[in-house]
Amino acid sequence: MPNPLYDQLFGQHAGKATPFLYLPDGSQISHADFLEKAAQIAHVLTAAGVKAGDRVAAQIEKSPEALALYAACTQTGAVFLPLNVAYTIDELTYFIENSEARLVVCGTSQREGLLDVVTPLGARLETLDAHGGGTLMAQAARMETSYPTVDRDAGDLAAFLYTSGTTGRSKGAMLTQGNLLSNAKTLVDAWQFTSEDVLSHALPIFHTHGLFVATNIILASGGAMIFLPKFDVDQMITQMPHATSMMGVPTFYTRLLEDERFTGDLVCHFRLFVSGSAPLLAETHKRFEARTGHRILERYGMTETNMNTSNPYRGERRAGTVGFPLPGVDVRITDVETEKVLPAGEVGHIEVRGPNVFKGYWQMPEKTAAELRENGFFITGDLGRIDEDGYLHIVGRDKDLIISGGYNIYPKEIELVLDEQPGVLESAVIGVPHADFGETVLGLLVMEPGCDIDLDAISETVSNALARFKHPRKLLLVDSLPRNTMGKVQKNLLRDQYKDIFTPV
Ligand code: MCA
Ligand code: AMP
Repeated sequence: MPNPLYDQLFGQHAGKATPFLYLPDGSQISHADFLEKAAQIAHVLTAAGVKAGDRVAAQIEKSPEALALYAACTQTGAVFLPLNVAYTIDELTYFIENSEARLVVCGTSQREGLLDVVTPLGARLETLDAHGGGTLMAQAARMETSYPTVDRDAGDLAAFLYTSGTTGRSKGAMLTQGNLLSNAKTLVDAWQFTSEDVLSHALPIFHTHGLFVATNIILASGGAMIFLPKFDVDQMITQMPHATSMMGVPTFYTRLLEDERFTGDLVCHFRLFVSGSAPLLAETHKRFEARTGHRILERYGMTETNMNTSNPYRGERRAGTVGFPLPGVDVRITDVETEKVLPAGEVGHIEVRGPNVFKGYWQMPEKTAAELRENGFFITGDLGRIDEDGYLHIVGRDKDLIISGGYNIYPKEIELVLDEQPGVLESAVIGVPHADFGETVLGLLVMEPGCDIDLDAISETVSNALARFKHPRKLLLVDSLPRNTMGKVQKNLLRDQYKDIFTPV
């Protein structure tokens, strides 16, 4: 019986002793062993009452078992909801409540804090640690190593990924089996992945890039991954002789270039380097080519759409562009005011349509209707133009968003916390250039007249409420915020004023 995502990513490898994961301790996990582990976890899910369509939320460290939980969700038809390990309890509470998760899997140290959240919802809580410890695998060890795959079809939900919004409230993007599978197959073809590939995998697996791009491509093609817990330059350099390809955010590339052990000789056998999630500076592209002889292949995607465009595998990889629409994906540029389709060369909204585009936001029909047109085009919130040769250039954003080291940060979410602090009249949070993270967060505060303000206390409150990567790297007191005639804060003026604050000229 069919379950397209499970069958074509996982099931096709059943019983094969071929390598799937190479781990930093020198051990490896074959496809067959991995699938047996996944089947055992699938039995645990079923025993916990998880049924097809139920959400399984996971805030767990990257590990082979964490990946096997994704496979188990696919096999049981559950909807996998991976969460950034940096999220605080406050942030997690919203995701768990909003998604109505049936099962939550967290690290052992988070268990106590989450019990109070999960218990009133009638959900189950299991634990999984970085090295496979915890209650999930303890139960799995007692289970059968095969599981009868649950029927699903391409339109059924496979995953929820939360993406923040300009209002500060996160939205659950609903991704179907068909969204994930079509994109994985398209990318295998576009980037010519085969079972000979060994991907250096240092991305987190709670986002599209590390899970649905990197991992799904390797599963679909039958290749293997050097599965690293996180990005660490030393570990990357040690493992590179064994890899054929790598995917990363721009920070990976700038950090590698800063290390003199990263040479052309080290990667002369490489087939492909891919960058995405944030703009790759043309300068980084050029430095990388000068150092290694490889031209990084830059592509463009979103949580809601998976991958939309890519520079060509064969042909000119043009620095500062994100290439051409992938096969089956339509890209158009529309006027921000009139919404009319614009001719090549003009700047407007980037809209995309295709089998990769999500089904909508969970329980948010108005937001879905505002961003996903009836004709199937999704309004990305990115601004761009298509040049005379058909390459897409992203020139800015029509959404108030900061991308720091590949993580999206919505200023509104931070401003809502800052505005509540004693003595704060109002705040503005902006992204400013940062050599390592590309952009970083700056908080500007206006004091209530006659009040004192305790910046340390405010920083501490922010730390408890929001994940570390969202914390302003600096809080500054200012007299007032510049506003336009409509009363809207002119963040472009602030970004310009503070552009050198972390990268002095
Ligand atoms: C960690 N920190 C960060 C970030 N990451 N702060 C701001 N921005 C970040 N991205 C915090 C740490 O908690 C730490 O805080 C301090 O910054 C420095 O830590 P560091 O050792 O540098 O952290 P790291 O572990 O090296 O992390 C940097 C990183 C990581 C390797 C760039 O953030 C990363 O793997 N980013 C990839 C994100 C990603 O996968 N994005 C894809 C989203 P303290 O100093 O207090 O200790 S999917 C997507 O965007 C779409 C679909 C697409 O197109 O792909
Ligand atoms: P997310 O919502 O985390 O999936 O992030 C998607 C956003 O990341 C897009 O809307 C873009 O603003 C940005 N993005 C992804 N890839 C690129 C890229 N290659 N260049 C510039 N921005 C990118």
